[in-house]
Amino acid sequence: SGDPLKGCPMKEATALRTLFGRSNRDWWPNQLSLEVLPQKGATGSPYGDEFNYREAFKTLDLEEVKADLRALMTDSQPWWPADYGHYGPFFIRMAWHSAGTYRTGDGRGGSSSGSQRFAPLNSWPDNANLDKARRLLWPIKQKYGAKLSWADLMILTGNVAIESMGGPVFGFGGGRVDVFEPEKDIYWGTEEEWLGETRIDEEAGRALENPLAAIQMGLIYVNPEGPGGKPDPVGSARDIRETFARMGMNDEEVVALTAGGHTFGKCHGAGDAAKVGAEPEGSDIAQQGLGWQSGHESGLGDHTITSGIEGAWTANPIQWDNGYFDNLLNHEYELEKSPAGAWQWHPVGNPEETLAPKAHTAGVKVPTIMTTADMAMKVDPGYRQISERFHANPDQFADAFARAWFKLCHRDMGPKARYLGSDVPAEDLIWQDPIPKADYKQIDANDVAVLEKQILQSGLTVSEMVSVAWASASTYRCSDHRGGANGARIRLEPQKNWDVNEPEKLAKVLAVYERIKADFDASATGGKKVSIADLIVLGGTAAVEMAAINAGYKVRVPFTPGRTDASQEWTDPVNFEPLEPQADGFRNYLPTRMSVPTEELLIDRAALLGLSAPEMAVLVGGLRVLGANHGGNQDGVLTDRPGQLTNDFFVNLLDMGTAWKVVDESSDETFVGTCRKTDERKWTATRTDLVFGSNSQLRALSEVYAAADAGEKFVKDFVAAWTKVMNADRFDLL
Ligand code: HEB
Repeated sequence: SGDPLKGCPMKEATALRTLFGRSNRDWWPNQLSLEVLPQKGATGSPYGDEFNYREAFKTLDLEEVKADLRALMTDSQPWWPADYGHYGPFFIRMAWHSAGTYRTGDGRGGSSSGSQRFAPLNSWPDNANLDKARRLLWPIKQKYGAKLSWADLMILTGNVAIESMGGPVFGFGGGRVDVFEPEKDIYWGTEEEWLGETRIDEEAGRALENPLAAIQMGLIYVNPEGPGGKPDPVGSARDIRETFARMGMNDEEVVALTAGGHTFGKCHGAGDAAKVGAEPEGSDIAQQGLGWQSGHESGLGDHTITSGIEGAWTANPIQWDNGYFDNLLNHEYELEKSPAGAWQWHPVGNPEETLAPKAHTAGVKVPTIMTTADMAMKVDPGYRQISERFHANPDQFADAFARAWFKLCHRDMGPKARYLGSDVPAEDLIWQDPIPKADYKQIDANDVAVLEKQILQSGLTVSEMVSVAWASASTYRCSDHRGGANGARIRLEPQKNWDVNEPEKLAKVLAVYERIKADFDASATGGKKVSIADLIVLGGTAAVEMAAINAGYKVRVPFTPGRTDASQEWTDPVNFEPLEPQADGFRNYLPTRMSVPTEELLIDRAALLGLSAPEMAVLVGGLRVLGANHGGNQDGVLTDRPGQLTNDFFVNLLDMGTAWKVVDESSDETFVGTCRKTDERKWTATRTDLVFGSNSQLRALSEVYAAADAGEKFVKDFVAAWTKVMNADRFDLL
């Protein structure tokens, strides 16, 4: 009662964050904007919408590229000379920072779009000097042009770098398509300062905000000097464990990656970091896209300042060996400050066998170091045990590193069907969510017609068929190409028990499909079988066609068979947890209110499904009248003829005869629509529904679909958008 704003929606509103956090414009107000120019095609790519990177990549001679890269490794350039005469370590860091932005929470980030070329990533403090690494690669990018994306080139370069220094490599899959503008849909956080506050603070009861996977703004993962810059290896272990878990990496993978990575190269902190100039996005036009120009002596070579930490980890920084664990485990370390004033650790007494060559001065040896994050591999009991095992078993270390590196770099590419090239490993890996190849003959068009009839006669309702098909297909996210209807993982743990999927209803519908499958498989000739995955989608197809006919429109909903059913054994429940929708505006599902406005969560899901605004609108309008709402709730079902594919949602939403107000003052989530004349209660709706009338751009779309001439267009557009979602994961057809 002491709080005058208690219960007031405005109070909550001030606590809301915006969906996508701080934008490039917030960071660099003077940044040149290209937004006034019309976008070229749907993709905005200068190669045009017709360009097919898969086909272009297939014409590439991968061995030739690798040979060029091997030669480049040791071709030191005077404008950015190679440490120890080898660019390998530098390129590994570039590749790791390209891949390392990936997070499982929403599948965004990662190496698959080449976004390290653009703000904010090109200017993150943690990516300091990687502008030079990419610039060194330009002659190779220029040589292969459209056949080799920057995204693929960066990862391939990391692989070649590891191999050329004797390190183990598991394989390479190409197929990453470059973007040509920053991805606007990625939330990197709201902090207004680079490396501002640390995001985890146990004393203040603060955990790392989802889906973020970095401890501070502008970092890939953790602060190398320790939490908040404090040289505390135990705290660093906690931060490392949390942030790497956000990328689906366990303790063994953490140790393998960190130790393997830091077997190579060095840290750069030769002098006063205040002498380093602006990051690329904020730097002078004459710098031509490079940043961090340093006024410390030559600014290059032995004078380089990057992280501010100074020194190599091992005695031979351009050779794969056991030197990291030899140093870390055979020696005591003590704290010191680098010439740039950063916390770091060095072996007590700097014994001869721990010394490394000075990177650019022949014949001189210098002490090696560990960062506070490296010390975590020694002091954390879990990491320590793994470090000791790897130290004693170099073959296990090599295998774990090669596999973890492959996972790191391919994690956001989706199923293996999307990988290209001769270096794709044959072995299936569970994090790829494998879907088996059919060992039977697929159904044909006649079978589809017969099965469709059987489904329609099975007693299932339009609502049941539509909602199960939607539940199955709409798990897809274009951020990391996971989820989707193929594999029918909706019948497996954990999806079959997700609240959003209404487990009881789902089980009932699946039992019907199982029965239809059993009958079909038993009676089909010529070794034909039908998958549950196909039946789920076919059920939705049949229901949409019937609902259109009931509304007076005869349409064909395209259906392409060929999906197969995945097994529980090849489905890691933990790995699937992040795909569980915590909200789904398409089904009016919101168990708990989030820290962003509910309508923004719809935009987020639509973005992950790869939908345009009109596609999103037409799907919401159609799904409401088809009865796809969670738990059969009536919010937004603005029709008195549910089950028919009509534009009633839009017509009734825009009807000025209806006035909307909140159901009760304590919540601005649910609204009631009453007749202006009679005050009679007509409808209820959520924020997700009403935003299609309140937001001016969405209202303009609603007007198109509510118009008297829109009935057929509405049906056609709905069918097209529906089919897009059902087929979003058909990489088997590529
Ligand atoms: Fe590292 C480097 C940190 C992980 C790989 N790194 C580095 C540095 C730092 C770090 C600080 C320095 C930079 C300069 O230049 O200055 N990391 C870190 C952390 C972490 C990591 C904190 C988490 C734990 N890494 C990692 C990984 C990898 C790596 C995972 C891979 C695998 N790094 C690396 C390399 C290098 C580095 C290779 C080197 C570079 C040169 O040499 O240039």
